[in-house]
Amino acid sequence: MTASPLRPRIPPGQRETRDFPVLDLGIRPGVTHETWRLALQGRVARPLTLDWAALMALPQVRQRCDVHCVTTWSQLDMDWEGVRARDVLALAGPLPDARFVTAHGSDGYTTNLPLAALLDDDVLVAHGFDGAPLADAHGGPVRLLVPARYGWKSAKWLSALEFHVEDRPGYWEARGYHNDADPWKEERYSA
Ligand SMILES: Nc1nc2c(c(=O)[nH]1)N[C@H]1C(S)=C(S)[C@@H](COP(=O)(O)O)O[C@H]1N2
Ligand SMILES: [Mo]
Repeated sequence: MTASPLRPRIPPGQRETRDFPVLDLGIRPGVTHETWRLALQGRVARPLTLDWAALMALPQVRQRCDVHCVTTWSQLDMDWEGVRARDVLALAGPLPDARFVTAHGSDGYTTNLPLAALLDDDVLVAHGFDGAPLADAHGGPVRLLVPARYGWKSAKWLSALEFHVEDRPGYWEARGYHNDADPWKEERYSA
């Protein structure tokens, strides 16, 4: 779901913040533009690895969007820069049976999404925030950004997108977080 004039900007149970809190497992992998790589692997026609230059060669987009964290903060009108995830995926050519994706971070973090969720216009492989390179604390140089889901679906220090036939719970999904994570439905924890 996306915002509409008929609905408030802040989803149920959320409060507005303006200071972009940092949340992660506490492991800082120290990725740089030189060392960053993104592997596209699993059920794809052309497994491949992108580096920074390959990411920069793709169409760049800027977008303003809201981010909602399950710990109840929401930040509005965040300015991001990156490449549409669907443009990145297209390079590898997901096979017809690839219906699910695991996003991996260099800290060992994982999170799962349906492939269809990554095709939305607002899903970015993001490398800029507020007109500057994305900071290490927020998953820079490159993270996933999935604004329509709670923040834990947006893997920081993005290192691989792995395509599967079946859905595989990620780090938090295996620890009781909801599989789908829609903030407008308050899909925080699994029943
Ligand atoms: N690689 C990685 N990505 C991650 C996490 C993590 O621990 N490691 N934490 C997730 C969680 S729980 C949240 S709320 C958001 C927080 O992003 P931020 O620190 O930029 O606010 O990152 C998500 N992506
Ligand atoms: Mo989180």
